Amino acid sequence: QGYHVAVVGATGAVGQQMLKTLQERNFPISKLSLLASARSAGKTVTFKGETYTLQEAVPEAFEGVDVALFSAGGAISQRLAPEAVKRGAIVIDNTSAFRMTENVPLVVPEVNEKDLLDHQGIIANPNCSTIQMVVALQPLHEQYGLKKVVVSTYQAVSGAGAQAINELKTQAAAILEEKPFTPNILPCASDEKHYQIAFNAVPQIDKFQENGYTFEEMKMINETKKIMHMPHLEVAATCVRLPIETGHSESVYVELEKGHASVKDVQQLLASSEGITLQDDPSSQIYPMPADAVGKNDVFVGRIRKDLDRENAFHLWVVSDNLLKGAAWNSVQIAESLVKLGLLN
Ligand code: A2P
Ligand code: 11C
Repeated sequence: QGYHVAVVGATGAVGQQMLKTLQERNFPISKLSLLASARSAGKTVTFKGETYTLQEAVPEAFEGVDVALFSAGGAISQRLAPEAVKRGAIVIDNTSAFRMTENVPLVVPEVNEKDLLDHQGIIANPNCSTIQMVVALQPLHEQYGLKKVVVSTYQAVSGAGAQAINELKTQAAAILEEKPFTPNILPCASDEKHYQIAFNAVPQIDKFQENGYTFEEMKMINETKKIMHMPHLEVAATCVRLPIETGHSESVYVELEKGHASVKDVQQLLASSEGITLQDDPSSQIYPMPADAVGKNDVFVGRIRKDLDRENAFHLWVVSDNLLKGAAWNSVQIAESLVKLGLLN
């Protein structure tokens, strides 16, 4: 009993976490198809003690698939997600290919699970830095209403894939050994220049857009409005890459519409909200950090402070494992929601 599940990009940084999460959650799987590029075809992967052979991701590989989790880059999703849907699969796409497309639900189950009811075959999984932020914002929005959000991120290299993790490690080793090195992946593999990431902070994630914001910053802005159904919410973002392997952190400033919330009110609200763990006790130096969040599904919130000048404004520190809640766990959670809502045959 179970579903025929396909994982596209099964060898990648996110794909590997998808397999781990499917296993940990004991998702009901009757058949598993592991797809990647032709380079990986024929290699084997172990899942629940069984050996699976990787196949090349081609349209025919989706015959009989019930649900396909895609994380092999936007171009692969553009090309193959419609092929999977044509063959009867529901696609949960972790790339930015369809996120802003009308009629494609962009879902974080804690926030807008019901949007799944309107799906037409493809469901988009939001950007990692957006997901962890909206999980923290939604309870505040429901209780007090949101007026304005200003976020600065401190993002890990695993967001840019397995090659970026490798670049951080080899570069750090080269610098410590005083050996020469040539950056060639970060900040953005497809952009012209590449910069040192080890022992550095790089204020560019993805490519610059005409308005001076990067694509990552615009994803945080546009996706937040779509997920929260708040087209007029004021959102600004600055996204920065740091030499951290996994775990994105965010400094979030929020202005609330109504109420006179105290720090304690906000702490209690967030502590009791689904998917959030509160870690907020300055007197004992308790606050979230990426090194503690790695391997966990929750979003961790701390450093909750009232703004010193503006009524109804707060500062929060939000941390999560970008490969899990930011990608693999949110995708598997969507698959679980599809089962729960009776949307998966
Ligand atoms: P492969 O390992 O065969 O190259 P990451 O985000 O960690 O860089 O991972 C990218 C994922 O996308 C990998 O699983 C990679 O597979 C997969 N991928 C890359 N190019 C293709 C392609 N042309 N067709 C299918 N999968 C691809
Ligand atoms: C990063 N947020 O940290 C990016 C990775 O749109 O799914 C996720 C890219 C995306 O580099």
